[in-house]
Amino acid sequence: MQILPDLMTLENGRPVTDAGAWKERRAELLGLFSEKMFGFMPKAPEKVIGETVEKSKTAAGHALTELINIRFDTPKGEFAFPLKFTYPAGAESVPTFVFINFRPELYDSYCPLEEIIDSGFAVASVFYKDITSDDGNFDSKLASHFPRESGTDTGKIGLWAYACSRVADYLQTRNEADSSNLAVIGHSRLGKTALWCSANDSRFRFAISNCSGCCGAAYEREKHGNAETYKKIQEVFPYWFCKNFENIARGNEEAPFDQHMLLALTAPRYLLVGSASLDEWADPYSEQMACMGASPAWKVFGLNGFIGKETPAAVGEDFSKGEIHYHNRDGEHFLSRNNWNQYMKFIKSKTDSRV
Ligand code: GTR
Repeated sequence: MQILPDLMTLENGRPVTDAGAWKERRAELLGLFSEKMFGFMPKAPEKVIGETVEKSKTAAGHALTELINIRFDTPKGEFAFPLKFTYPAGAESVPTFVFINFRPELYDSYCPLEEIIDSGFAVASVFYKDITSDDGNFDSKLASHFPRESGTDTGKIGLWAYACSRVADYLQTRNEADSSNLAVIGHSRLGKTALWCSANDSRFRFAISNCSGCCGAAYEREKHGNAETYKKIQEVFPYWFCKNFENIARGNEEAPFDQHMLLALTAPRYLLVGSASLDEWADPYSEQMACMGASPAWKVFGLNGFIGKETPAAVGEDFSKGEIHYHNRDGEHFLSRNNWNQYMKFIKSKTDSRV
């Protein structure tokens, strides 16, 4: 393992030994990831409006789905996007997933809707391309409101994360959703998005990174096998990040952070990291180690963070005793039922009297 930048030392050299100092360190780290990786998150709008356009029964009649038009102002005028909000019929204040999805469909290979509903959760699902396209185009949708011009303007991951926060804004107005038990969840590039969203928005009590890998939960300075690196990711997907990230990815500047610091930005809330045993590109063991490396941020709150072993998790093994849940699902890069079940079990253990 290469030497990592120190999570628990302030830029002025002072060690972080209590929650007050962590607040300062957190602000420094959020600033560094904003400036040099994802770009600064645009300011939240003053008001978010949701208009229900359609309402229908789903999940064997156990649930209602509303198609909602979410609207808000930006400095360049109004932006609107569709949200699909599905909740158990008669739900009052249930834990809710804000799910940033690859596809618009509700019954999706990455979203076992019926099981989620029948487990007592609601799902507020956003199709990521309704926010902005997954390419270098900054001329349409939300990207045209926040174009990527300066080195620190947000990339696409930041825009998807921004939309998840607007969903959280809206959910505060819905009795069906328990706004004190919101979880932001995404897979892969959208797992990176979930982590970045939670780093910026502490209203999410749970942040769920599924196979997020490079620039997500996996260390950059500790790679195994054919894992993706900053260099490789930036060459193919420069637009996910701010322009400044190029300096780091190309080796012209040393990163003042590593990914355990991104994970730590969720402390002292709950962090759930799921890997897949065959997902070499995302690097499961590196994700597990980064969970361990992030844990000191929980410890200053008298908590534990990750409680688990230092050697690689066995296939199928999970660690759920601390505030950081980690599991190594059997199989490939995917957001599976098994993953959802792990996440729901962990969340239920924290919200049990409400579910
Ligand atoms: C890959 C990319 C990964 C991951 C993945 C995905 O091609 O290199 O970082 O984000 O896409 O989002 O499916």
